Amino acid sequence: MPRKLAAGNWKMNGLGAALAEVTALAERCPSPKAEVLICPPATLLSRLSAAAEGSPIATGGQDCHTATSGAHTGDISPAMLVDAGASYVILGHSERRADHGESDATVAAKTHAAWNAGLTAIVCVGETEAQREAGETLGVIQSQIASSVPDGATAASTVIAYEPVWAIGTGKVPTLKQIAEVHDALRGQLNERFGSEGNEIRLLYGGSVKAKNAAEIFAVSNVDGALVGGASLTAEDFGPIVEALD
Ligand code: G2H
Repeated sequence: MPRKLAAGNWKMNGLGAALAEVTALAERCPSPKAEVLICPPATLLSRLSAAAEGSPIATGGQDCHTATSGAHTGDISPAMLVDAGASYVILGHSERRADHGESDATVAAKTHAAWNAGLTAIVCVGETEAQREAGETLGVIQSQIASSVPDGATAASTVIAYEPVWAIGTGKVPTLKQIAEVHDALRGQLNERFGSEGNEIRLLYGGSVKAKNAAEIFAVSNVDGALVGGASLTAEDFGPIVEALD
């Protein structure tokens, strides 16, 4: 497993025509040094997994339920994601925390369920602008990690994404120093809690990553890649970000 990870979060974007972007990305980056992942909307997951077969591109879901099956209208189980070709699932994204009231406990339960199905969970944490202005950033994030990431996390089962809520889709990006501060603190917390395994758990930065700022963000200490939204939707935009990890 390469240490670096370029993960695309398509959010609620993409109709069938978007599948061509995966083929184009695979052609543009035939042997990336980083692991490359695309998490499309659930409606595209099976087709995108099929389109990516034989390429270095892995696929993932954007959320999952805690149960394997049952009466949960509109939800998707971890087993269903696996059945559709996924190897990852994004959990606790701030948009789900805000839009669906997901708590740290919910995220932890979903993470357990994802692990049980063999998925790698990308657990998202991040502070709001008000929390940053109040000087609460590290406290908020470390508390989210403590409560959203269950005991037993390993590098194979878990990736952490630090996404400042105020940087998501806004074009605002923290300074490199601010990113380093958070990632160094998270690394310390993971080491303390998980021992040597904590050093191997990958830490992604997310929030307005673009081709033009990717290389400098990837050079920051304890940044192992990125969770990319808007700039992951096309091969033209995502390709240079993947290449910046080479
Ligand atoms: C943060 C990110 C992807 P964007 O949500 O998770 O989105 O790159 O559009 O800010």
